[in-house]
Amino acid sequence: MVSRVEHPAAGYKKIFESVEELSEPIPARVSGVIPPWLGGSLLRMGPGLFEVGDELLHHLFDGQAIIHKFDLKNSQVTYHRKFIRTDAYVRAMTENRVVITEFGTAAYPDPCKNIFSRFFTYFRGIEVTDNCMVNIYPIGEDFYAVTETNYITKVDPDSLETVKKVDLCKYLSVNGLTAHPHIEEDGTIYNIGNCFGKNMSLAYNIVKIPPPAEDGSDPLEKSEVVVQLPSSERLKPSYIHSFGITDDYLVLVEPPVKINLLRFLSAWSVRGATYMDCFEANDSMGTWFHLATKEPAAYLSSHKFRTSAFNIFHHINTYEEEGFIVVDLCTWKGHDFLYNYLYLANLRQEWEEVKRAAMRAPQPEVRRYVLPLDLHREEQGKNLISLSYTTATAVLRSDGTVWLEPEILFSKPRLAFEFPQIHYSRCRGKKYSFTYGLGLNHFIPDRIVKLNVQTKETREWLEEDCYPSEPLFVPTPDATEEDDGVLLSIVVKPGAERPGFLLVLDAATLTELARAEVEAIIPVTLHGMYCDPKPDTP
Ligand code: XQ7
Ligand code: FE2
Repeated sequence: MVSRVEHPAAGYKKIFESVEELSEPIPARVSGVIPPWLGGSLLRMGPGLFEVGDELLHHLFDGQAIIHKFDLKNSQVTYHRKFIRTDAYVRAMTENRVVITEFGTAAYPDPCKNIFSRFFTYFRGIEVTDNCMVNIYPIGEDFYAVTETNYITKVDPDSLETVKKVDLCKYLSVNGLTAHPHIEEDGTIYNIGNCFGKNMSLAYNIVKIPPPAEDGSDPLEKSEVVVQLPSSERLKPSYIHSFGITDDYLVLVEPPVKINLLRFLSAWSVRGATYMDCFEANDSMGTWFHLATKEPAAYLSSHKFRTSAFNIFHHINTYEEEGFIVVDLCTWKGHDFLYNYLYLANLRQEWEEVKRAAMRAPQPEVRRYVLPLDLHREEQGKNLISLSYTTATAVLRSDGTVWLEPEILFSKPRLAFEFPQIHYSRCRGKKYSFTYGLGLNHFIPDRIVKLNVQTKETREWLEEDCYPSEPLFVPTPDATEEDDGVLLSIVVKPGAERPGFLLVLDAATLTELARAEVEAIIPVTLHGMYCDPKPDTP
């Protein structure tokens, strides 16, 4: 067990500072041995610009989207990055002010304009941000950088140039989609989004995007809402960050994090409020689980799962076994959810300040919930879970709801196992053993953690003054074991001569195989993907 690391020098602040893009890829200095089969590209998204003119972008999610790429080829590595030419970015650059309201920063009308044009600005309505700083994933043959609104941005993964802005509302009845789609073997994409309907019928819409078509047509054209799940509260949908999928089911965890629609749809364009101002806690509902079948897509309305309040951003994995659905989650205890998101605005502060705030924050835990598929009236009051290896419980109550209690898989005070990854191509929706995550120590990303969800054993990689990012698992081409492969993480070591590096870890042992260092600070990245090498580039 490694002892707790303190951050008195507050070196982490460096990953929340603005940087410049590069005009061309720069070579990295490789030490150690990069596996010869690792010849693709790592693409990651994050914020890269934290002020515009003399205005500060207050929140981590307000920083303007920058795409990072490490190319690996013949054990040589290069690094490249470009700002995405979103409307939010281009207009900020042109007008030298925040033009589009971001998650935690309101845009104000141009003070230079006269009263009439100001009036006009107010009533132009809400301009939804396209600042796609959260994730990047493929749809058909294309790559899209995304946030959680209805705007996604097509980018060229080779040049990192911005191709076009796409409005999902043109294809689907949703107000946004999560940045965490599930992509199946054949390329079928499932995602979920809030829908503020037509006739105010509040719901979560499950979206299906078909795999690339023979004729090369855009799969988005054939995308559709396949099933609608209800919201616990009529005018207040919950904030949904990700969801779970198995071979046959979809799992929605509905946390007590509510979007106040009345505020969201009317007030904020006039009052200068932000997205964050429209969130509120429901301190009595607890957390609900919803189930839907995939084929045919249908909501299982009689399965009403309830548990005490927790907030959730990331699902780790979900699978079905013996008539039960096992749902592994990164959770934050309690309904005081806003703290988690609010907190991210604080990371530019000194360590003592950051530490003090983390002491009051909701506690992180990796939890396993188990949902029984078969419910019989006569089984009221007793535990329905008969899976041998779990202590999670589910009890049918007289009102027909099922009360869940979790099994705790990982719990250390103020050390979150977050940004979870798995051997996705092999384990998505299947029983599995390993998850890899970013360790947030008082919210500071300072280690990479491997967790065996069956034995609860952990391993860690950490190094003094180092700030890693979400570790992506890349399997060895002929992998036999689940953890045959490497983890890729972008690490920043602010004091070093070459402060940014791509870290390659052996996923089995979490020992370092190689690092590829560049003479650049690389700001925080949230999510990303590894692209296999193209077949024509051996
Ligand atoms: F449908 C919605 F209203 C649900 C809530 C569409 C908009 C979302 C949240 O919107 C935003 C806005 C700015 C930034 C979300 C973000 C970030 O993606 C939050 C962190 N991932
Ligand atoms: Fe996320």
